Amino acid sequence: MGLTLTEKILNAHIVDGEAVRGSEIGIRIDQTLTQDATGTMAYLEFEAMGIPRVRTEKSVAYIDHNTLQSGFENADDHRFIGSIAKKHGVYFSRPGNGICHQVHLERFGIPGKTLIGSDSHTPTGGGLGMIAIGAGGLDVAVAMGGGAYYITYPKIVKVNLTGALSSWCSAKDVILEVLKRLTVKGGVGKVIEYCGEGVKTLSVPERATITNMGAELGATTSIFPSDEITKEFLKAQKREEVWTALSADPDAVYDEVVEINLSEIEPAAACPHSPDNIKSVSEIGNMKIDQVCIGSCTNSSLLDMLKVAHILKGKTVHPDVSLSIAPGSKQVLNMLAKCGALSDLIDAGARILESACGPCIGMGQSPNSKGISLRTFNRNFEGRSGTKDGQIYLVSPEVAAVSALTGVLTDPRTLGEMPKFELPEEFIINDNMVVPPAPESEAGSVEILRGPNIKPFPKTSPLEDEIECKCSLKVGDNITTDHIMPAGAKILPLRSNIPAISKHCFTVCDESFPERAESLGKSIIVGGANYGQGSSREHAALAPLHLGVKAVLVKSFARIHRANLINAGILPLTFKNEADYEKIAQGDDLKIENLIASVKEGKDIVIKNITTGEEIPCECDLSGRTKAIILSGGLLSYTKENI
Ligand code: MIC
Ligand code: SF4
Repeated sequence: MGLTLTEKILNAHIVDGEAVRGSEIGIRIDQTLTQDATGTMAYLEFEAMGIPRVRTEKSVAYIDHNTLQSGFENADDHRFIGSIAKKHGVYFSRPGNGICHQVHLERFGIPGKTLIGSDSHTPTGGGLGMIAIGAGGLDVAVAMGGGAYYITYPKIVKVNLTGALSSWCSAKDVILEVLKRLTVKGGVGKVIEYCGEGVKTLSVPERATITNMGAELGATTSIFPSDEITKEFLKAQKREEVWTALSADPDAVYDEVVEINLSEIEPAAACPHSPDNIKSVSEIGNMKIDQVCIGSCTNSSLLDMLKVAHILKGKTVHPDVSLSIAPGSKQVLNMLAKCGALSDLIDAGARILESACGPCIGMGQSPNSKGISLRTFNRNFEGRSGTKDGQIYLVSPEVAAVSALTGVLTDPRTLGEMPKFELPEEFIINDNMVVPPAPESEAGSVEILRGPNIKPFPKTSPLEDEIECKCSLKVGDNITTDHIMPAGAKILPLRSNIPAISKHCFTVCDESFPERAESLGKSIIVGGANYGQGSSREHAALAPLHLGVKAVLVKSFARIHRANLINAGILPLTFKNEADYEKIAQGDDLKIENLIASVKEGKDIVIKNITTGEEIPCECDLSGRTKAIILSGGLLSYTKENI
């Protein structure tokens, strides 16, 4: 029986467990990436493990998220990460060099390799034929130390692409179509593998747009084959030597098949406030807009920018619209400058931002109140833009650019036939903003630069046999990590300071939660389905840990967040019967007994609701390794014990 591409790469990297769907496997990690908003914690954790030098083939630390520097905190984090990278063997991509996923695709990704990153959009690397997975910072720290990365052996979904995109229809519209069909929960436990004749019609940056937003499906990752188009891209990046041809066997067996005819794809938008709330642009109609933001790791490649520049050339941004553009990397920005396209953007009235995440993570450019903002980004969760009642629509760069001119949501096909946009045969290569690590012999003399905002990793303690506490918060379905641990310009500077950032935990849902949880000392959170979807930020587990949360009981979890809870030593519980969700109210007194034996033996855990007298059976579903992690109080203590 033939193998899928996912199986070929995963199986070649398994170091623990067996290639059986649904069972836990440990894989060897070839490359890691971190970004600064999760990186400080990841490197503090790496430091705490006491391993002097990273043991991966390549590890890169990027500075791209917190670049606003409205106080000393961000700049201190940058210096800390730069110094620790130098000491421990990590390449350091300086602020200004670009968004981690875009730069990694350009300069470091290698077909067939495994990559984990402390950012949920790490699957961007799947556009090059990598198995690239988003993970919590602690998992990345362990992988840097040479430890395996553990996942559930995924189901594999084939997306069979046929036909070719019509004029002005875009890779973004393809992934929006996949999101429409599969929803934000549809990818959980799965890898999405793109195959079929249509693959040949898509360039590497277009493939990367699609794999990037696979994160919004909840998928473990997404992947494209590595073919002649991949080779051309790597050749243009002067990295042809890392190319290998990779694809699924013709008789590979998939768990599910989704058919997509690219010729039928139409310009679409994800409407507020979820990436799977998809409508076609024509269905929404000519809605008046206030703002357009172009950029983010989803749509900031040279190809995207050249299309935007072509649309804007010689025109002026509509008087009622603010247009900002953040090219994804120094390479993209430099190439736009050299070919003159940057001048077309500036001339049209675009506000050019630095190559960083910027507005995507609420670092500036928040829309006006109730403002309608079209963004080429990947997430439109409520409040993420920094404006609570902002209405964010996720669209392609083509839709964004043409709408910025007309002032209303506009179908780019009104522009007529699209000229052919080609990638250059050679990109401008200059890695002068990537600082290599100090040679091992000199590492001892590298001083780590620690600012006053950088506080140590919170204390964890081994699992207690009995928990008696209140339900401190009850929330509904599809709670995102942006609800649990909001980002944005005010809160992001606190990423290295868990006690301080914890004061903002869940405030989007309930202003009084942090104070209540802290004064209770111990508590349990209750939630609905797909709890913790979205980002990889382990702060969404570390802040509840700091506030005394002992267990989270929900209908179902998103993958990375569940792993982060386990890593923090917080018990992830699911209702055995979803209807029991109704049997607990916020403020109820709860009790769990015989916890240690139940976890060890994998038995159901019974929560007694002392307030109502009801008993609620719950599942914990831990593997041998995750049981041990929970028992010892989290991955850091487990790793220290087992090193
Ligand atoms: C995001 O897009 O939500 C982020 C900010 O990149 C996060 C990481 C973080 O919270 O630092 C992610 O996607 O993992
Ligand atoms: Fe940065 Fe936005 Fe991409 Fe997250 S989704 S890595 S914030 S650009």
